[in-house]
Amino acid sequence: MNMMLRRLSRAATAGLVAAAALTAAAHSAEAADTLGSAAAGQGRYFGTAVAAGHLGEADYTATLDREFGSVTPENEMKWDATEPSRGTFTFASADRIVDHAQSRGMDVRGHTLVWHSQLPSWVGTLGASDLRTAMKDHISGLMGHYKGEIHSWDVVNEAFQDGGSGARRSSPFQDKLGDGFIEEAFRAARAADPAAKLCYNDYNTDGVNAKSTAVYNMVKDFTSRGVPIDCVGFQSHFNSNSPVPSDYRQNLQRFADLGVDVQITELDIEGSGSAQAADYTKVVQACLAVERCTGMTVWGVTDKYSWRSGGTPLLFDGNYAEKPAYDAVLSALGGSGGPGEPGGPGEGTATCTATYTRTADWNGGYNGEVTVTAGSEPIGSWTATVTLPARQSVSALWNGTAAFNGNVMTVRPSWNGALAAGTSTTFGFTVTKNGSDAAPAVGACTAS
Ligand code: G2I
Repeated sequence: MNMMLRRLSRAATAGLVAAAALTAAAHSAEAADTLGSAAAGQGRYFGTAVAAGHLGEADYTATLDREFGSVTPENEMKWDATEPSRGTFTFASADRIVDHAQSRGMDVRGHTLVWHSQLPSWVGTLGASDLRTAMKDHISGLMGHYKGEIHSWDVVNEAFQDGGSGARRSSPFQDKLGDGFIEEAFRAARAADPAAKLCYNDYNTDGVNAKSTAVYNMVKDFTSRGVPIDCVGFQSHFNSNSPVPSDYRQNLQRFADLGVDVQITELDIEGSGSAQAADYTKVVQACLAVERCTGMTVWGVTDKYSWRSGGTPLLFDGNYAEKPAYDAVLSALGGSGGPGEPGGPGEGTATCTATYTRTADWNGGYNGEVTVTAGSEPIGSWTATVTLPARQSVSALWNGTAAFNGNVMTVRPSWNGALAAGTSTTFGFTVTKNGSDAAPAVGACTAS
């Protein structure tokens, strides 16, 4: 497709695609027997890194499409892949992944905007003022192309050194722009796509240590000064030299207590059998114990394509067979038998109600909000219908995903499917009046 057309069509669909953000799995209303649907039952997403080059392999895509609710391009959105020479953007490989994900109802994490590695050589040759401009242009060019389509972006990746110093890592950005480059990158990112969650992402920050404390202090400073940051990514690459830390949950929690979301962004654990399974269980349990841990991503589908393939660190082996680690993760996520699912609490008796209010009104449009409340049993997911009066159309939707049939909009949860008994969530939408000020009708809510 012609790139200009493609950019236009991305922009035109961005409103509704943004509303699909954090759809944890396409199959969330069915039995929770996949990673994505089980995580969705816990109000989390479960994702994987994906390489565009493997999408033509039937077993790879079958496993991807069945199990995962979110994808992270493993290399295709990095600077060397997207802006190999200054001002010339190449999106073909990343587009392949985004298109694949969207056509299957999966969400996309963006990885990564500013990183010292996989940088094309031209970046290192720039002087400070040119580098600042190039960094901001890269952020706006890349985020702009996918505006409204990425649920979370790793804005800055791995800016801190390993070891006990808590110092910043040397990079063209650090060396020429100083500590302030991180703040500048986050501000540019917020301007480029205000709907995306903006994350700082790093490794060896999973437990409480000097490096994670340096990141913690930066995030604390940012939140206290209003620098836009929404989330912190914990890569979580574990092996015998770098085991799952015993204070993993506490570390996630201390970041969450700063008022940001936390995400496990590149999880893999070298090993096999029950020991590997037990480690995966610890990680999933830690995330589920932290309310603001919004999702987990494993760094690949199958051991055979892992960056650490010799360590067999993933959930599916080289033949796409489920490993003990897979069973452990599924079970830690509630597996089949979560709330409202077969064998789980509320099976067959889950109910919900939906009520509508207009929350804003102006000449040409209005905002509507629907509150979905679980009945006396917990629910795993819900569906609500909104019938629009003639001539009106929906231009944006948030906290839900929509399917349209004529003037009937069927809304399902994005991240907010699981509700405890009696608790509520809301979704909202913007309507263009086209001359009609009538109110929409909210139909029956169905729970599962
Ligand atoms: O190193 C593991 C990860 C650490 N955190 C940031 C991640 O972005 C990083 O991912 C890895 C990819 O999994 C690898 O696939 O980043 C590596 C590069 O830093 C990726 O490796 C590169 C190879 O080094 C290149 O030779 C190769 O051309 O992958 C490229 C594409 O296959």
